[in-house]
Amino acid sequence: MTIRVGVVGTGVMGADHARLFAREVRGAVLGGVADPEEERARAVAGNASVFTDPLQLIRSTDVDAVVVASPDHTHKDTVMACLEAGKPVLCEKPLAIDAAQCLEIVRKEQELGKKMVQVGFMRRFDPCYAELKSTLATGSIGIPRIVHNQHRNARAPEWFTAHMALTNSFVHEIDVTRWLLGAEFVRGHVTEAPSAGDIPKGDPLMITLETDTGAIVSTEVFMNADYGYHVHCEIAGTRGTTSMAHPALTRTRLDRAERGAFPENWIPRFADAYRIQDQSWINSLLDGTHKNEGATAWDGFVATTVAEQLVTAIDMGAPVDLTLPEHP
Ligand code: ISE
Repeated sequence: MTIRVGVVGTGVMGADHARLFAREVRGAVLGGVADPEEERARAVAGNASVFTDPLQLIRSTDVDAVVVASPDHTHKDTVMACLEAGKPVLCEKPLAIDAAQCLEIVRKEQELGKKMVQVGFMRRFDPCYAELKSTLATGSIGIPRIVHNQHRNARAPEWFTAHMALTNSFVHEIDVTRWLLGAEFVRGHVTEAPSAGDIPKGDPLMITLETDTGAIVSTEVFMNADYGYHVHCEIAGTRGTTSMAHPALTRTRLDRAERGAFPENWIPRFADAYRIQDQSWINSLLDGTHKNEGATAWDGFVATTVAEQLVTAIDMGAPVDLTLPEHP
């Protein structure tokens, strides 16, 4: 059996998913692509059908399952339409633009009585994060007491708002750290870098969280770090530490210096993670379980509600207790 995947949105992420399903993922083909900009859709479609209306793609008989990679504010309606049509959906993060919308998706999926939604928190499939998790699972470094994350982008896009550093970028650390530690966050504090000369305040942010397992999680989110894209994680336990190596696979020694390159953005850094995630999603549809390491709709909700509560922490300038409703 082959799963015919439809991709909604053919910007940078959608084009990458379309390429993966057309060429790299076993057991899948690209069934169709949808984008209001038809030319952009045609450029990635190959032989697949092209739609300008995502609803037509979702209802098309050429499409068995859907990837949502359109702008964040469209996610909720598009995911809901997939659920109405009974089609499994892999939605790019965030699941929706606010926690209330995420919860609507969680409830709708529950009404259907089957796991249909996976959220594209691809770091769970990154070989580097996977190795950190398996090291923790051996117990060799003892009980994790502190996690240090660095999340640096070379440059924030023009349309990036201050709060998006939490709701669009930091959601990755919220998800991957919950997954690594098997913990929930109970308290959080955000410090904004003050302004300096022409540089406005708020970039970088330093976020400190406490978990219900008694660990501290510190994260620097720096959206305009200039030198390149760089994600790093170190976990210190009661007996030892484990951390990511330099992201470059090679080093060049030249002119009495050693260099290891940083990519421009997250796509090269997480290329393996996206491929493994998309393959794993297809495998879970082919074996009928719909289950894998990927984030569920509930995980998508948790990431967004924690980010939202931290936005409040910025506005209040004080630490906040982080709460979750009962898992429906
Ligand atoms: C972007 O949407 C991503 O998902 C990247 O992984 C993240 O590093 C970046 O900050 C986000 O804007």
